[in-house]
Amino acid sequence: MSGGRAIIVGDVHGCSVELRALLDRVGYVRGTDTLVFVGDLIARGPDSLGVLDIVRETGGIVVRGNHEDRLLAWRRAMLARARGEFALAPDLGRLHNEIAHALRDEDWALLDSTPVTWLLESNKTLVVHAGLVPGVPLEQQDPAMMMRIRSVSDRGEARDHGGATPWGARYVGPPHVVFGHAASLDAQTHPFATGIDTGCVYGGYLTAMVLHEREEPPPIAERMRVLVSVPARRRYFDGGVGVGGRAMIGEPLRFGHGPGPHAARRRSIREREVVVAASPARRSASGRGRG
Ligand SMILES: [Mn+2]
Repeated sequence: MSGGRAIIVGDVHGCSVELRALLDRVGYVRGTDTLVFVGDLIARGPDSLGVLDIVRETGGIVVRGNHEDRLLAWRRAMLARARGEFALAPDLGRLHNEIAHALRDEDWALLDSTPVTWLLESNKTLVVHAGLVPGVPLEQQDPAMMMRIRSVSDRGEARDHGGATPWGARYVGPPHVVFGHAASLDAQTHPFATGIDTGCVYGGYLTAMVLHEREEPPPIAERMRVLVSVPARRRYFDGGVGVGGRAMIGEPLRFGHGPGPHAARRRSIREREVVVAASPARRSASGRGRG
């Protein structure tokens, strides 16, 4: 890995076309660069299996997301039942049920191998799907919460829904934490944390943080320098809109709008790429899920 960069990719959610475009944009080189995914590779988008194929093809490291975790819990229960044991299985719902039955043995092996965190030592950066509870040592963090936290209450209690205070705003590091899970059109930037789920599957962007060897994420004012985004070809899933702040931190995601530090970059991306206009935001009966 000597001389290579660290490339950390936000929530892909089955958006294989955008993932290929992003890897092309950053010029990922297998064997030189280190590629890490923040998890939630699958579900909601059009091509979960294609995304898993790309992950294998690229040799990327995957940190476990709540969607992977839910499927793995179901799988464990099914295997236990097959052995004649009693086991409670999570209710997968239609979307996850389809995926669970489509996954191949190599997909399950990949999901099963995912760690909850990944430390990029050279960059002094920790990758985790959702985040950390501020003030709690890493070894005492609850893995389930590390895949689900969005905010903290005034008393510092972890919340798995959007609240007044994103957990990253209270986190003082070190290390710097790069995370996904809480979609917003612009990256979430905090002094010691960067959220890079820019809502690709909801018609936003797929974002990567790209760090050179031994480079640490720069201060907030320069953070955008290390972020690279490609636009979604379209809105694939409506869950990011109108879910009462459960899936989102900050403003509801409205494709192609919204001020913020990403705005200038977005315009330049749009000038270079053909973007198919997103379908109008609609409320979706199935759009009540989280993350
Ligand atoms: Mn998630």
